Amino acid sequence: MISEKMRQALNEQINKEMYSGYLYMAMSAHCNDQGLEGFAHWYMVQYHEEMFHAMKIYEYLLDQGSKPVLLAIEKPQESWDSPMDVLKATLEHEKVVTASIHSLMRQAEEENDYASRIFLQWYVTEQVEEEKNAADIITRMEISMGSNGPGLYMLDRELKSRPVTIPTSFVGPLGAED
Ligand code: OFO
Repeated sequence: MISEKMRQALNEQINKEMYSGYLYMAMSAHCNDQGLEGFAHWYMVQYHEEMFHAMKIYEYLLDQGSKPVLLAIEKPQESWDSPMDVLKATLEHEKVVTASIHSLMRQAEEENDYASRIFLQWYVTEQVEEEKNAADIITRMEISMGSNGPGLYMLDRELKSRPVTIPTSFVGPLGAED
C-alpha cells in the first residue's frame, strides 16, 4: 500500500509522461512537415517510450491497490525554428522530467516507502539515458555538420534506423526494460 500523497504524485507523473509522449508526437509531426523523416521516426519511437513510462506507473498503482486517476494533458508546442531547436527543447524537457523523478524519489525516501523507491530506481536510471540520448544528437549535430546541409541529411537518415525496444502493447504485465 502507498500513501495518498504518493498516489497523487505518481498520478501526476503519469500525466507528465503522457505529456512527454504528446510533445514528442508534436515534434514528430513538425519534423515530418519539414521533410525530416528520420527525425520524425526518432521522435515517434520516443513517443512510444513515453507511453511505456506512463503505463509502467499505471500498472504499479494498480499493483498497489491504488486507482490511477487521469489528468488533462496540456497542449504541446507545435513548431520550432530549426532542427537544433527541437533537439535543445528535448534536452530541456528531459531535465524537467529528471527533476520530477528525483522529487518523487525524495518523497519515497522521506516516507520510508521502500517499494516505491525500488520502483522509481528504474526511472532514475532511464532519465540518465534520456538526457544522454538528446545531448548526444545535439553534439553530433554541432560537431560534424552545423544545423543544415548534407550533414543534416546524413543525420536524418541515421535517426531513421532507431529501433523500438519497448513493448507497444500494454495488455498484460509490463516487464522491466533497459
Ligand atoms: Fe519518460 O522519459 Fe522522457 O520524458
